[in-house]
Amino acid sequence: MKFSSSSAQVRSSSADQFVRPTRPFARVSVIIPTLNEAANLPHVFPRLPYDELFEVIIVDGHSTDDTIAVARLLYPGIRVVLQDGVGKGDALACGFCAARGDIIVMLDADGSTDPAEIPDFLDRLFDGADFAKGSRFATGGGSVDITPVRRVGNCFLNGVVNWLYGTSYTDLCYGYNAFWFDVLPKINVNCAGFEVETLMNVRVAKAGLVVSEVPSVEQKRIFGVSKLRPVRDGLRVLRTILAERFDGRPVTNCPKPKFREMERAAQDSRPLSAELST
Ligand SMILES: Nc1nc2c(ncn2[C@@H]2O[C@H](COP(=O)(O)OP(=O)(O)OP(=O)(O)O)[C@@H](O)[C@H]2O)c(=O)[nH]1
Ligand SMILES: [Mg+2]
Repeated sequence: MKFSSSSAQVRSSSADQFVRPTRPFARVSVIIPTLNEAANLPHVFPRLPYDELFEVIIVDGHSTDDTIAVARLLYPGIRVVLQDGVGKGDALACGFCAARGDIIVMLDADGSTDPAEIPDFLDRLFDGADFAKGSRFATGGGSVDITPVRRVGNCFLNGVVNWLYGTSYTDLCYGYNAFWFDVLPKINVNCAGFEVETLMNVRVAKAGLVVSEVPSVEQKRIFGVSKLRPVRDGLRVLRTILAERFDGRPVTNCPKPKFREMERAAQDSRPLSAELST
């Protein structure tokens, strides 16, 4: 686990004055939205590359299982944020507000996105990208989870985005991305649901940011059920694509989401990897 060094500390609280640190000094925040994922977390946390990370934050959406307790057991140093609102988009917005890192990585808690791929995303950011965008359909990527209906829907919506925004994305609705802290004001997430990845991708395009697609292999959700409803959420995605393209409102000045952070459970913030090796 990486700790901040005051001499190497080049981050300013303002994104305007932010200077991107070099790799040894960059602080990486991992944001994981969780809703009843207790059974999946033991398959996710051991795969986090703790040596590269500054903090891990779960943003919980009122789970009724032991998600928070399990997360704390697996990694006592975890930060736990409770969203006031509902939806994955709202959860990510809360996590982005709470993050203190220079780089933010977002991934899912259900075992479908592999935390061991995080270094691939970081490589792209240190090679000059503003936004490292996971893709299941770039060469080297794949999915054993996506259903035929979702594949067709994603392909169609992806095509609409490429046509309307002049992008060459290969995957639109995938929850695995990483980006520099100073990108946050340009994406300014202010949506509730599963349209969040689309909103981010189109705002990144509108801001003219440098995007690098990272091939990623999506595994099956291990336990539990998906919260995504393809038709309802597909329509929300389409509405987002059109609204962002034809509504000239700036993305700044969006209200901040409401959340609160729980106290740390333990003084011991050693990473799981250290605990396993002692
Ligand atoms: N905090 C919070 N997390 C959520 C919410 N809805 C979904 N999530 C989390 O967001 C991630 C993605 O949700 P999934 O239900 O797996 O959606 P999906 O990956 O599109 O669907 P599957 O591929 O079928 O699993 C998971 O980690 C969920 O626990 C919510 O309302 N609040
Ligand atoms: Mg999933």
